[in-house]
Amino acid sequence: MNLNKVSEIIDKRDAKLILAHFFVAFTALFLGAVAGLLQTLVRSGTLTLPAGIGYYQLLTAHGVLLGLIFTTFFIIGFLLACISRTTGKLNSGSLLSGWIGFMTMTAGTVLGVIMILLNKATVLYTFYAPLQASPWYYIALTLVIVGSWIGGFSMIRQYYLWKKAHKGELSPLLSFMAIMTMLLWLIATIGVAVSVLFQFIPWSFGWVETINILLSRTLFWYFGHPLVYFWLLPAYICWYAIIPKIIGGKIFSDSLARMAFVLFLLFSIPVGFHHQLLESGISPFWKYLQVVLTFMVIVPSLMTAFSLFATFELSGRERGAKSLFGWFRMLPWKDARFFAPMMGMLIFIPAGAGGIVNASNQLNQVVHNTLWVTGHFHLTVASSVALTFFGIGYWLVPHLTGRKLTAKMHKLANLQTILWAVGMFFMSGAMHTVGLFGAPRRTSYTTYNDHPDALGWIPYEVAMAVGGSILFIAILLLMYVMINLSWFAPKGVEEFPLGEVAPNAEKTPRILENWKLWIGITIALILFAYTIPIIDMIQHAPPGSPGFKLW
Ligand code: HEM
Ligand SMILES: [Cu+2]
Repeated sequence: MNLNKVSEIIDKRDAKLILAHFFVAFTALFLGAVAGLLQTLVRSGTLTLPAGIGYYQLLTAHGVLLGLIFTTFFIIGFLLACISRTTGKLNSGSLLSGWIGFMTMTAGTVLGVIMILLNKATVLYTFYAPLQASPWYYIALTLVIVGSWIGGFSMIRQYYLWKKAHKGELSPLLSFMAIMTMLLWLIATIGVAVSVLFQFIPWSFGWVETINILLSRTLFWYFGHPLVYFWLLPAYICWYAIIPKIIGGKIFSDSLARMAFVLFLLFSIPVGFHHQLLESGISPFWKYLQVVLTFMVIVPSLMTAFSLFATFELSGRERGAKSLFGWFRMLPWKDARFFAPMMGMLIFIPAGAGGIVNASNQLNQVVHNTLWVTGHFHLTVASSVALTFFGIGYWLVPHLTGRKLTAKMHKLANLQTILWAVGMFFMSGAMHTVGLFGAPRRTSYTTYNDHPDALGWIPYEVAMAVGGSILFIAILLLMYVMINLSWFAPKGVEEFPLGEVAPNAEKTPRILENWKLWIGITIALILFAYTIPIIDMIQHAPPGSPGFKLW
């Protein structure tokens, strides 16, 4: 076994693979943002879509390009970077499977986008049955998922080889976190893969007449909730293990960081029913159980908050901060690599509070399917996660292209963060508020025959459009910075900031690296939460549904 020495700069061939992922991610981000801007303009009555483009077609493009494509490509690129930086350059087999995974995902993306553009897949990114798209759309989604598995295989293989060459050693924190994130993805995507392969594809080809709707939605949400943790964990990698280095501090505790990731694996999968609280056909007991398991995730979330703020305070105090909150001002606010993710973390505080509302059975009745929900995930994924990914891009892209993040780019990047926060304040704030007044999500412009309630929603829709326009300007700025960092910034070396653990931290217990144990408990929890309800759904299934095409 010949593993290369770990170098501080990611190998050139690995860099190419990672940059390829980022290229697709940022292209999808740009196209998705165009759709987002148009949505806010349509909903507020400012614009009518030309050329027969449907509102739902646009919304499908937005959800798929941003929720699925931007995130997945960015994350796989970033995790590959974490692995390559900490376990040494990918060996040729891992590199090859990395490229095969990338090509497969890209082929799926192109096919999916073509189907959406042809108006053959206007089923939104959740593709709920009985809406029926062209089979090629489901095949496209399958390719994206299978491609991501192949990419994940690269990482797991690399990690395994490292472990074999370093018998008895603790694996590097970043590689542990990357593998944990990928493992969560592998276990979660099995649900959606089963549903697409055994339900949607045969049904959309017409091989079978009907589909079991409840089962398909349950398999979707078995995947859909951990999906949000697949978005979040890479951001946590940055917060736990990269930010400490940027602010000149230390990682508060290696064990605590690993423990949090283990708990996220355990408690993010057996909880999908909290998206189906208003779905008939699932007994209240199982919904209750899954809601309880949902709330368990508060434990690792608060552990994370505690650990991060401990790092901030310790580093501020080391630099001479005396008063209770003096350390807060000592943080490097002008450093774009810090400011963007930090803004993401701060936004995560109200975002997480909103999530508790969504998952609570009674409060869910008020906000279900309203714009509140859309407001919620524009704070979580579209702000906390997206801003952190932008912040990672500011150093990782130049690190990979051999360029420097100049002072001017720092300024533009900070301006982008501010614009994003302000735009989101308007857009998401208006969504949350008008959602409480009952305005539904996923609707085009309408006044419901001039109903007074619906007329009262319009000013909020206008506020959403103002916010959306600011966000779009922020996206243009981001593109400018990323293009600069890719091709035009001065040549040089931009550091990959890799945090170190505080010297007086406790030694990490070995049990945290016991993969068999954690996978075993995860599977046990999943079986516990899902087996009986799924048997019920199959045994007592109502007649299945034919496909509908409502667009
Ligand atoms: C320029 C910035 C953005 C704008 C203006 C924008 C605007 C919107 C609007 C107005 C909706 C709701 C439409 C409706 O329910 O009728 C929406 C939905 C959505 N957005 Fe965004 N958004 C932006 C950025 C993002 C980002 C960065 C992400 C994810 C990373 C994202 C993910 C989503 C998702 C998943 C939906 C749900 C689609 C559905 O209901 O099927 N958005 N967006
Ligand atoms: Cu959820």
